[in-house]
Amino acid sequence: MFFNLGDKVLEKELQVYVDGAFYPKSQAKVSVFDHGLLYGDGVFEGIRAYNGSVFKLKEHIDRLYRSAHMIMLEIPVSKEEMIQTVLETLRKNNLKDSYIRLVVTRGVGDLGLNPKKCAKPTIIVITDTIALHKGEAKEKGVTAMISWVKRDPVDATSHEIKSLNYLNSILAKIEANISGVDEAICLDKNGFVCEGVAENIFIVRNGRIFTPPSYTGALPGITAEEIAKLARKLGYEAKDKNITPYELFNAEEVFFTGTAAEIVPVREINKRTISNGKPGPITKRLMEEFAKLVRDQSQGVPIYD
Ligand code: PXG
Repeated sequence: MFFNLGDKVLEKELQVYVDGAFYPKSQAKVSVFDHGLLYGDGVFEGIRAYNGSVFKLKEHIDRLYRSAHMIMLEIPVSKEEMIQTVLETLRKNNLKDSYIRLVVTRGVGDLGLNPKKCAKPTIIVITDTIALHKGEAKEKGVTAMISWVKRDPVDATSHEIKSLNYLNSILAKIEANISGVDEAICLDKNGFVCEGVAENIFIVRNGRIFTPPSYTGALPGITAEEIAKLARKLGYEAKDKNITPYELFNAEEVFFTGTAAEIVPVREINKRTISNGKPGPITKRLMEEFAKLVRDQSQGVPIYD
């Protein structure tokens, strides 16, 4: 946002919510003793607002509280208060389209990892913009590789919890970076396809749509759920199924879904071209319909009355 003062244009800093107060971006800070930083002990959500409405805000807040419940982190405000804080932060920044990062850490403790020492969780709301995949990626599709990094199993630090521990995904992303491909795909410990680093994955096989079940350790994606619902509404069959690497390489279509990514077609995996190397008809149809859905005000919570 810019303020025009004569011939001087000053950028107004983004306001960030930290524990009950707003700070300009350059001054929004947490303690170096915060266990979110020291141990990755905390949970988060990545949410998007489209055209003045926060898409699936209630669903994201519910998932945040489920993640917190799993790690026994008691969020000191109600879900309704959390929703209001998100909306207030967006209003403070005059935003209609935004990427929202909601973070709740274990809070400030000492140098031991024991969460008992942390008296009060830290709550942070950042409202900004995000562009993970450029328009070209959406039109042409991205390249990907199956990484050697296996998704953590459900009896470990599973990605079912949207926690501040993203090293599993970061390791896979590093492999993609150094291999010169756009994205990484993680398998579960049994060798079935699990998910991307911050996206769920779908394949089309014999005209039917499949995504891995949650017991592979994938995050139960809010976008993925909406896409499956949308697909069924359009008359496609959409089901959870264990997907082998063979089925992935030989799929008619492959695409990623996520809050940041929305829907991104995959055109090549480990140098194998997916079908004819172009985004398939079902992927394209879902992209069109999803673009309408996110702008449907009834699918979200309005920021401004
Ligand atoms: N799997 C994982 C591991 C994720 O982190 C998804 C799937 C897709 O879930 P949703 O509910 O968004 O459809 C995610 C989402 C970021 C960022 O800043 C990460 C996510 C979402 C938004 C932003 O890196 N991860």
